[in-house]
Amino acid sequence: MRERLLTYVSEKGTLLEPDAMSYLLSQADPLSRLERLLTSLPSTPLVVTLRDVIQAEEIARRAATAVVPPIAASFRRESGRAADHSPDVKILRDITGRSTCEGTIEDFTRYFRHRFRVLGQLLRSRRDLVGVQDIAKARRSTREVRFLGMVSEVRTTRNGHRILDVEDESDGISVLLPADAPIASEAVVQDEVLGVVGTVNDRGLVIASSLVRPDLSAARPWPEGRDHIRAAFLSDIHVGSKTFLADKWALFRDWLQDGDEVARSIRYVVVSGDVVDGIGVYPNQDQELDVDDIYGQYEVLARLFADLPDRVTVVMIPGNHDAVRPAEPQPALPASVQKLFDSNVVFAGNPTLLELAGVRILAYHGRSMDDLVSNIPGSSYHRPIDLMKAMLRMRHLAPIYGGKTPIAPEAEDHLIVRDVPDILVTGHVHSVGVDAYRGVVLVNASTWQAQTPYQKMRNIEPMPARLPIVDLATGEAVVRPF
Ligand code: D5M
Ligand code: FE
Ligand code: ZN
Repeated sequence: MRERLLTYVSEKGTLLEPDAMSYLLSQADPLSRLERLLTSLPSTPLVVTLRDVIQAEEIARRAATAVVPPIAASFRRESGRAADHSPDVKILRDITGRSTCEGTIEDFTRYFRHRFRVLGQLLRSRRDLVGVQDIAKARRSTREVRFLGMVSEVRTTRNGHRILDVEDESDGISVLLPADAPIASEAVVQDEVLGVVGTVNDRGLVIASSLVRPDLSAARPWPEGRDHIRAAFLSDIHVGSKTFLADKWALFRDWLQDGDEVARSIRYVVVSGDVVDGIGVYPNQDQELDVDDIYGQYEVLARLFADLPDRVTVVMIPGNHDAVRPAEPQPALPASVQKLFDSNVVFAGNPTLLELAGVRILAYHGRSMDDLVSNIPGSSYHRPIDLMKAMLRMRHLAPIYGGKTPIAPEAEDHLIVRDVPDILVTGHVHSVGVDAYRGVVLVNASTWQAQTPYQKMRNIEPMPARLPIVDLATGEAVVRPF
């Protein structure tokens, strides 16, 4: 076994610390443990230490057994009756019916120009960027300079300095984040648009003193004057998969139908994609399907939704397992699928900005988290909220182009967080979390699928059947497990 572990690590271009080796050898199935560990890390380390091994196992174990605090008495007491409210759903913005791109070079150029222009405008209103110059002009200055740029490359030098290549419409320049300065540890990802403050040295390199993100300004107040009706958030139902948790779903449905005052206060259900498992989404998927026909899968889902109480309106966007083009922004599911559902289901694209009873919700499946997690040091699939905060700081849902997230170069960049929502919701990582960032409520909406063999191999421990619920009167968020 020792030999097999050594061969495996050398194939992966890393080394195994002796302590880590002894620990692994003392455990059941050391090779698959090591495989899981390496695939769960954002990048392959030079040496795998005992600490890495124990930490990875600890994170996976904690995620699987995380306790959710019970719903507070005050949240219960303030419950309104959802049945007394007629539906108030507005789809404010999505790509449905508005896609124009053909993927030509001109499309790409136009797409990135639009991204740069819109995010540039947001950055120009930042006080710390007053007096921004074009890069072409800034490079000739001997004083402190401020400019905007889109990041074309991020690299680390042998001495631990980090270098960003950034471009505007006039020119490009390299920016050094000195290893000994706090900004060296700031996460920067490819294709994000940011502001740079620094001085140009005699070799034409900018030594940065700070980086400025478009970000959100100070916390905004919650929209006022509503009854305590609630929205509940689902994601990644994966109907049609053998691992869909039908028993947990039945508990959820029964609670919604006959449950307590919190259940009765739920007027809306927002679903953030991967509503079915799909067909041919990954190799050998057919072996894991219960329903191997795509319409059949949506029919089962339609029945599940038809079986929810009449007062509930469902808003649903697609994810990477659904029957629409995979490139983001994705349009709403096609008419051939929509016609299978009752009129209490509203279809929208991914992402979508929508309004429920006057509360603005930005719903996004969250595929880009696969790219963010491997580009933001210290981030993890188990903490999607951190990745969502990064999205808001960058004001972009999927900044990295050309990674795992396919992006269609539409005339406008629909993945920019242009209008600040009251709630940002994602799914995809099959985890759960609620938090807030500068007045925006953040929800990662769990999954209704148990761990799949693929996820087991990749050390992804899902947190299924947790229901985030947000009070539309106050923004207060809770999670109810089933
Ligand atoms: O994604 C389910 C989980 O699997 C989620 O945590 C992301 C992860 N996932 C999905 N595809 C990949 C790739 N290509 N690399 C790494 N991790 C991945 P779902 O969209 O439901 O299949
Ligand atoms: Fe999923
Ligand atoms: Zn997904």
